[in-house]
Amino acid sequence: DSEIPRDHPRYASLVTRHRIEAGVERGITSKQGLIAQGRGEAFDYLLGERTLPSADAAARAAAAHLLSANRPVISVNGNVAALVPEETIALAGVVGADLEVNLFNRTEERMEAIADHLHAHGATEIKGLTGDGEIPGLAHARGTVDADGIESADVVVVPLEDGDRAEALAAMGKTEIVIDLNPGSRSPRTADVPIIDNVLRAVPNMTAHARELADASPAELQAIRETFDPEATLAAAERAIREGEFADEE
Ligand code: PTJ
Repeated sequence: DSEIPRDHPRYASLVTRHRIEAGVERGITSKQGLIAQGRGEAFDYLLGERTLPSADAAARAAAAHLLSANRPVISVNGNVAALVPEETIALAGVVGADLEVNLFNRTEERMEAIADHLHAHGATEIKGLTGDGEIPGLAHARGTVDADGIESADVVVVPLEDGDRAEALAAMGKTEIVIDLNPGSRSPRTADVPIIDNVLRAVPNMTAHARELADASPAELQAIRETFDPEATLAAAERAIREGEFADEE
């Protein structure tokens, strides 16, 4: 990251590309992860490369869900591991969640490379390598999870999730928090809490909200969860895209 001048107008975007490329070179990110990144970047540009007020409210609702959960799990794929390893570990620490490596294109090599990468960034326990559980209704590799991880979680964070798996997790009755820059994508549309924002901004923002809500009462957390409106969040993001980069939300 250090080779890119900080005052470059597209600094954040260049840093992101560099991290994803390095992720592919290290065997962490899949080649499809490059394509996913390109798609995400286009939506981020349309959203003005900022956290909308509606996305900030979603991050707060997500923090309230995670703090209220009995068994929260944060799912980590090849893009998340390359882009926000330390930030994801920090979020897990603040809300008391487990981290589980869970891949759309599962290979043992990439599972291990990602677990090693997270350990190198300070994570202690990483789930996902056991693979003794399943998400019903998905083909074997895509549905493989840990029995004491995602399979038995009550609240799951699935950043950049594919639509079929988002629906299958919802069918298991889990509370789903999805981070995705495309408000039209099936996974945020399936989520209880869709966060339409870049993982680079959304993950640290969730951590900040969780820190701020650390002493909130169960009743306060419940009120934040219940007043959150997923449809309104998706609509606000779509409006921001339609009305242009500098449009204000009402
Ligand atoms: O590492 P694996 O094998 O688990 O694979 C991960 C990817 C992301 C390749 C896989 O899940 C996939 O193919 O995803 P899709 O179907 O391409 O969807 C990715 C979604 O994430 C798209 O809707 C993008 O707009 C969005 N996206 C991409 N980059 C970001 C993002 N959302 C938030 N922040 C980003 N940086």
